[in-house]
Amino acid sequence: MPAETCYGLAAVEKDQTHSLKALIDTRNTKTERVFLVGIELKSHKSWEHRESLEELAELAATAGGEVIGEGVQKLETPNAATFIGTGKAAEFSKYCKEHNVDTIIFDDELSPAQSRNLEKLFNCKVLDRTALILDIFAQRARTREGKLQIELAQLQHLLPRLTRFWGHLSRQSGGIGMRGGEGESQLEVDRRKVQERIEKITRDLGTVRNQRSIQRSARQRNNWPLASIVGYTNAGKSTLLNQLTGAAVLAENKLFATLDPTTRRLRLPTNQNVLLTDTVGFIRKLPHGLVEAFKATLEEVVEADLLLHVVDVSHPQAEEQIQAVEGVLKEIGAEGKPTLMIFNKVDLLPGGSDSLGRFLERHPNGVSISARSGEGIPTLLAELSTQLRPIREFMELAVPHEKSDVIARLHEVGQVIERHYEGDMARFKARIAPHFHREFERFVVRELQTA
Ligand SMILES: Nc1nc2c(ncn2[C@@H]2O[C@H](COP(=O)(O)OP(=O)(O)OP(=O)(O)O)[C@@H](O)[C@H]2O)c(=O)[nH]1
Ligand SMILES: [Mg+2]
Repeated sequence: MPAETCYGLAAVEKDQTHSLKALIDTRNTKTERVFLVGIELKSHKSWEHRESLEELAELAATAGGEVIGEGVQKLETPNAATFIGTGKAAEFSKYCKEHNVDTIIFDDELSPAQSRNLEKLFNCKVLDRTALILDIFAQRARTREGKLQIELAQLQHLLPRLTRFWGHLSRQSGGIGMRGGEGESQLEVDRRKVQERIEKITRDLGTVRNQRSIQRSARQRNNWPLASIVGYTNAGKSTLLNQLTGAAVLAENKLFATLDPTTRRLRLPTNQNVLLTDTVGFIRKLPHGLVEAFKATLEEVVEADLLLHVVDVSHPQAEEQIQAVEGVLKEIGAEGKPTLMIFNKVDLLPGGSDSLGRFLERHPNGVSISARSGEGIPTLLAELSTQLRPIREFMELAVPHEKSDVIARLHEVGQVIERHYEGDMARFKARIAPHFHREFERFVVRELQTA
């Protein structure tokens, strides 16, 4: 049952600068006055809801909202019909009316029924964390694929909730949660039209992805190992890519500055080439639909030979952020990949801080750097060279004589230790780097003990 409420206006002041920036950034839509609602579940640690709500405030500001206040309710379990208790909702609603709030944002995903009931109760637009993140993504998407993906995720989130928007459409133009894709006109069409649009996007995405996979196979022909930069949003991933490769990816003190992947070649001190990809950042409670929609973009992560997990060690919740990133990696099927932990922003750590020591203790191969100043970059490059050193595996192959191109290629990329001829077959014992294995797969007779 309801036990405690607080209107965190201190957080609002802290966000003034954010709001101002957001005001400038907002694309020709009015900045909305938002009220945030979180719940404190008895089963969770007491700080969890606080931090999650602070992050929600940052997200709201990023989307162009001005946070007017926030309310928290302690609960055993969320209410099936209205998420928070109806009494509490009425109390918040009164506050919102008095303060001219036009959008309520819940920190957790609401069911379609909860959204509808809450809109009636509050008599204004009610969004959840998912819709807010989707809105930010819609503002950020630049490539055709990114835009299609985000529109698909938005429509899928919207479809079961469509009815609640009817009333708003006549009064409102744009605003948080209603941007992106085809805009408001999209929301005016009926369910069937939305479904048709979903089908069309799915088809278009198929075409775009085909083109991408053509590009990818061109890349694979180079046989360069692929390292993917992953990490919590704002950890410094793009800054690191820029620092290492001289790329010019936008790096900003904003959540989800990067959406579309960028890949650059990096030549290591050992002269080995590696492809580095920077992509979308992760966040707690990342909407499942969004993870689904971005799976294709995140293929670089799934296919990578090595993950570079960038952590902002100066962030008070660095540990929880690491866990959130690991959770998303699991969800996209990139769990258990070889990972190099990179502890970034060491320049921001106060002297004598022992948090870095604790991280390095737990991840002995981890490297501490400042992507901004360049501190620690030589150590990082050395570690990368070690981790990506081609391990040549020893195997026996049988290649028909007429496949002279295969035999030539084997001599070119492998190290042939032994060779003899048997009928129309040439037999080899050779060491071959793992990323060439696929080329010779058909001819491998057996794996030999690595000497
Ligand atoms: N002081 C300091 N700031 C850093 C460092 N690395 C990155 N930053 C800052 O942190 C902010 C976020 O950096 P980005 O590189 O955009 O972070 P990102 O991980 O790509 O973020 P998203 O794309 O939003 O997920 C920017 O303001 C950077 O200038 C660092 O080593 N030290
Ligand atoms: Mg980035």
